[in-house]
Amino acid sequence: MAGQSKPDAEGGAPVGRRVLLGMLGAGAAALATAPYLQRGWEGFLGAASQVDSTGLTGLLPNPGGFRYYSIVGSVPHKDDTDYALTVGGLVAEPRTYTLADLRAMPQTRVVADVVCTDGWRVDDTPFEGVKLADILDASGVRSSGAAVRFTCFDGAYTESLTLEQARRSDVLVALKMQDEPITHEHGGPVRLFVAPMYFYKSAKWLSGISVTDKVVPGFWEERGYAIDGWLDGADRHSGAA
Ligand SMILES: Nc1nc2c(c(=O)[nH]1)N[C@H]1C(S)=C(S)[C@@H](COP(=O)(O)O)O[C@H]1N2
Ligand SMILES: [Mo]
Repeated sequence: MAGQSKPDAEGGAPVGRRVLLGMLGAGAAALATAPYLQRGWEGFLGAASQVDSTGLTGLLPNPGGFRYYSIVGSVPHKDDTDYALTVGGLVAEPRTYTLADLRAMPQTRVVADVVCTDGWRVDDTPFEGVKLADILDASGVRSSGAAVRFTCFDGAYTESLTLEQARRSDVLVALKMQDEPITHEHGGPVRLFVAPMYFYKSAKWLSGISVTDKVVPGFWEERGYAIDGWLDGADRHSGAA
């Protein structure tokens, strides 16, 4: 949004993923003896994030360009057997979706730049899944509904969108990233992808969608990040016309 300051770590966000760097050092040292190399760099980063509950694992570089964030130390793995997405709040028909239910709905592929406020980005990343708008429509949003609150099966992260933002066709309940099922480390089996906003809006390990009468600020938003996380002009894909 014009005039709105970029919610970056230097400026707006008071909670330092960087402040506690020393703790990451300790966590990484503890991991050095563990056999994570077998699982590759991604596995290592995922494992490191289990130790590093501060989210500082995000500061570790990765050849694919992504960094890995979790605000909690341990996140249960979910798959076809136990994944569930509940839709409730100010809707006519609360529903629960299994992975099979979500796969059976029309799928949309969005290719967009992933931009974290910490200064890394991965351009032209494909995500695929169900439009959030379709899921909202399937439950019938009540006239008192104005916003959407997202919860996660990590038990801690939350996010929000206004209903207008949530109904955009480039906002997905994503099942695939880079044309593969979303890995656990990236928030699989289901994460949100909010293409026009900074990546903190894209909640990983999505488990709940609740329609509310006003925006309830999410985890980082309670800690200084902008509630409207629109990508700044400078961070929009420079190659795009
Ligand atoms: N559940 C959950 N979702 C989350 C986060 C998190 O810590 N927990 N971090 C956010 C931030 S700040 C970013 S940049 C992206 C990182 O996604 P990635 O780990 O797949 O790179 O997830 C976002 N969604
Ligand atoms: Mo981020």
